[in-house]
Amino acid sequence: MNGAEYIAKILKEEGVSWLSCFPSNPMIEALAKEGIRPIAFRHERGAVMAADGYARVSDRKNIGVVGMQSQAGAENSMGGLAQANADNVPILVLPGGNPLNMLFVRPNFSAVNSWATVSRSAEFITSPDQTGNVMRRAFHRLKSSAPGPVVVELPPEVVGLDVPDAGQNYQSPREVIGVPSAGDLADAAKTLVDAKDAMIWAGGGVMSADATEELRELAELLEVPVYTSLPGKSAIDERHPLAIGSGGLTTTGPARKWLQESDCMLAVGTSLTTTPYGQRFPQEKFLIHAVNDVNEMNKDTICDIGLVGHAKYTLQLLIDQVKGLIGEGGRETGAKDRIKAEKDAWWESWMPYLTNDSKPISPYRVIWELNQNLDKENSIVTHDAGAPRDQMAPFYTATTPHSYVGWGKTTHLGASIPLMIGAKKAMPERMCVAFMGDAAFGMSGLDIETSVRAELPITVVLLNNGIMATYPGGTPTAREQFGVTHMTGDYAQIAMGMGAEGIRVSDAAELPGAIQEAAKLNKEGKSVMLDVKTRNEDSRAPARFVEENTVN
Ligand SMILES: Cc1ncc(C[n+]2csc(CCOP(=O)(O)OP(=O)(O)O)c2C)c(N)n1
Ligand SMILES: [Mg+2]
Repeated sequence: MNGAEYIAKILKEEGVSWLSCFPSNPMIEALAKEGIRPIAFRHERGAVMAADGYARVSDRKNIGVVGMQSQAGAENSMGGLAQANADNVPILVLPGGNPLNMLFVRPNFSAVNSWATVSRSAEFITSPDQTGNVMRRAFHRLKSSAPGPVVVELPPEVVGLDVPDAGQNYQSPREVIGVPSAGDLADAAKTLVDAKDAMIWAGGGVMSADATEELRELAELLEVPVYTSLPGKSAIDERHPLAIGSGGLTTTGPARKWLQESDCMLAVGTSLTTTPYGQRFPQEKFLIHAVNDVNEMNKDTICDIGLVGHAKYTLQLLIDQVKGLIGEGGRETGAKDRIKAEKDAWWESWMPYLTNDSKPISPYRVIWELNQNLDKENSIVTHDAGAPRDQMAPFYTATTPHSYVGWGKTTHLGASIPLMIGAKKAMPERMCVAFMGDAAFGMSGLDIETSVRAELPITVVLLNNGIMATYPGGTPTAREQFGVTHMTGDYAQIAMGMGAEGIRVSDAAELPGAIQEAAKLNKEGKSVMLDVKTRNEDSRAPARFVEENTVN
């Protein structure tokens, strides 16, 4: 058995059921022989992002695996790795390697070297007898350590050689679970109970630790509001009376109020990384930071009490401590009433934008209609970079865990399509919706064909405004004189040319029917492009509700 065949057996033992890829890579054939399906994307970055989408909604029960060739294939993959690394998504990345004698010779691309800043770990297999050891380290990291891309580069002459019997020593590593100390938990519980106006910030780690029930229980016990980061969106049902919404660059009015004013915050399952696509809060707030990696603490935010450990078990222990202080039945703080008043006022101020019936259509109206017409518990929705992200984050109402996939630190334009193809692979019964702009389409639009070919039907809701809405600033001359942020396209037509159904929507009144038709077509196995003629509308505040820039 050669190295690639041995790795294929290991992946099978670990429950890997598909390989996201772009040829060539030694694992494609080796896995196919094991009955594991390779799905080729139209670009390596998309292949990585699909593995990411699959892993994100699989909560560390399954990991995404992706392979590409050395040099060009590896060079093309960087954006996908960067995104998964920034959002701490566990994927196994298996680039075909350079031959060992080329590894450190200029100008050959070394994935291990070049990906050091966009992965949790990166190594190449140095000799066949190390295959089992390398793979055990990789799966230990994927299961138990701080999540992120784990890279194993496959030099061709190493994985092409027979693995000696003594080297076939792979033993599936068991998940290791850590919890914070009893003293720190007691301090954290007392601080939360004694605070004047505490809140919880929940990140994506709450979902990947399967801790959404514990999050809700603790919030209800303490009666404190829950905010979610972009990756954490859908960790709590946003219709819950204690949910104050989610945010990246933009957020809800109630979220902003508590982020600004509350005196104490429990941040759980979140890196609290400073990013333009994450909200910030005053340094004076007392911060209890619960996360599974000590290195995420005290990065750019001062941590007052650190709780290192698995989010589910940390929250369970915290719940026990809080019950010890205030009793099994919890307490009343009046937070629910205050949240309701804030939420009602905020929604009311935005209703004119959300129900606007202008032509071209307002993107807020598209979100409103998605809110009304999707079967949310059976859907997964994601945004793309640009105005679509900033418009969706506050206004799309997420319900059950993973009914929304929030993502992004640098936010790679075009990630939404491959993310949803990967999510569909993990949850085939759900309707998977990518909400993107027309510039985003250029980065990954051809993967609509991948979704058709791989029988992973998705719906793309494309805001066709002919422009990059969030780029009026910085480039006024280039924009006005040379149209640098303008573009055109008949995206329904392009999608039809790739085997999907294309539906054009130019009137807001057509939206409900079009969304329902897309759901029906997805159920029948067809991918759908809703090409929605929208107006150029910036996302950041009603004051920037710019009709004069509309180019359609
Ligand atoms: C790979 C990559 N390059 C550049 C950007 C910067 N960027 C963010 S949004 C955006 C334009 C988005 O335009 P579009 O998709 O049409 O959406 P709109 O804002 O017009 O609704 C750009 C260039 C990015 N996020 N990712
Ligand atoms: Mg646009």
